[in-house]
Amino acid sequence: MKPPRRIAHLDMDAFYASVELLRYPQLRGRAVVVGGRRAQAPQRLPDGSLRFARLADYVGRGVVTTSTYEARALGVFSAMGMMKAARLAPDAVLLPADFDAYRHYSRMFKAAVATIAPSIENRGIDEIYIDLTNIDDDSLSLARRIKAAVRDATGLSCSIAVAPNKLLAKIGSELDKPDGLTLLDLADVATRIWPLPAGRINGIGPKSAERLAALGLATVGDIARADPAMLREHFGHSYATWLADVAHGRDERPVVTHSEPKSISRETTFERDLHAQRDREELSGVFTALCERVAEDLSRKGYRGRTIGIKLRYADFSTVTRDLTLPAAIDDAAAIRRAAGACLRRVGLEQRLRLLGVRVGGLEAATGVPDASGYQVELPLQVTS
Ligand code: TTP
Ligand code: MG
Ligand code: MG
Repeated sequence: MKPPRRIAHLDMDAFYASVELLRYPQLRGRAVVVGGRRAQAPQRLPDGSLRFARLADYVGRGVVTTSTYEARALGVFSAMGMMKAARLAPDAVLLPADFDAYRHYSRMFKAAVATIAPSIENRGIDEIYIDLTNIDDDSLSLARRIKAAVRDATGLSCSIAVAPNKLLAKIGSELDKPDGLTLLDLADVATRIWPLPAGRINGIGPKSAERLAALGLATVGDIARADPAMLREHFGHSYATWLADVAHGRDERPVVTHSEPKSISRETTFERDLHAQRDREELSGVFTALCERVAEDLSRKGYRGRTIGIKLRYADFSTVTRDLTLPAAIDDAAAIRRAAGACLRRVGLEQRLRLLGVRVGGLEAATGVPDASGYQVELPLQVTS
C-alpha cells in the first residue's frame, strides 16, 4: 500500500495589507485598507513624516482589495464597497495597491518554501499546495519550519494546514487564521469539518450553497448525512457523488507542480520587410525595444539568464537563430542588447527581414535563491508578441 499522502495548504495572512505594513511599520496595529483605483499614496510632509489617506475621505466606486485583521474586526472585508467600508471604519488608513511589490513577495515566500519542500503547486499570488509526503520529518515540525522560513525570508506570517489531501488542507488553512497551524486527519472530519457551512468547501459556490440550504443542507455534515438518492435527484449523478465525497473529506487530486520556464522571449513581425542597411535606424529601434521588453518580463517574473539569442525570419520565410552563453546571468536591457547585437553580427543580412526576436535562456531565479534542485514555483512561460 502507498503511504498516506501529506498535503499542506499555505495562505499568506492579509497578504497585500501585510506587505504594505513592511513598508509602513508605523501602521502596525491599525485598521488598514488596500484598494480603490483612486486611493491616494501617502504624502511626505515638510517635517519628513508621512500623511496617510483616511478611508473616510475616499470618494468613488472602488472596492476593498484586502484589509488588515484590525479592519476586519470593524467589519471591513475584501470586495466591500469603499464608501460602505468608510462608514464602518472611517479612521482606517487607505493605501493604493502596489502589485509589483506583491508579486515580489509572492516569489520570495514561494522560494523560501521551496528550500524545505520543493513539490509546490501555485494557486495564485498568496497561496500554494505543498506535497510533504516524501519529506522526512513529522508534519508539525515541517509546518513550523515552513512558517519560519516564510517569516525569515519575507517578514510575513502565513497560515498552513497539513492534511491527507488538498480539500482538507485548503479548508484547514482557514481554521486558525492568522498565523495558523492546523493538522487535520480523516478522523477529524466529523468534529472539525462537519460543523462548517457548506460554502467553505472549495467548489461549492454561493449558488450551490443556496440550493443546498433550500434542501435543509446548511453544513458540510448535513451533506454527509444526506440521502445519496436525494442528492442525485437534485444535483445529478456526478455533482452528487462529488458532494458526498468532499463532505466525507475524500479527495484524490494530485499536487500539480510546474517546471521552471526554459526561456523568455519576445519577437515581432514587421509591417513591411526591413533591410538591415536601408532601414537600419528603424530596425535598431525595434531591436532595442525587444531587449527592453524581455528585460521587463525577466524582472517581473524574477529571473536572470545566461544564454542570449536572436531569431530572424527573412523575406523568403527562412529562419535562423543564433545564441551565445555568458559567464554570468544578466537581466538588464542594455546587457541583453549588447549580447544580442553580437549574435546579430553572426548572421547574413543581405535579404530583407520579416521578423526579429530576442530570447533569454539558461534562467535562474533572481531572488537570491539559485534554481538548482527542482525548485518549482512558476508556470512555464513563453512570452511572444
Ligand atoms: P486572500 O488570501 O483571499 O486574502 P488575504 O491574504 O488578504 O487575507 P487572509 O488572511 O484571509 O488570507 O487573498 C490574497 C490577496 O488577493 C489579498 O491580499 C488581496 C487579493 N484579493 C483581491 O484582490 N480581491 C479579492 O476579492 C480577494 C479575496 C483577494
Ligand atoms: Mg491570504
Ligand atoms: Mg489566498
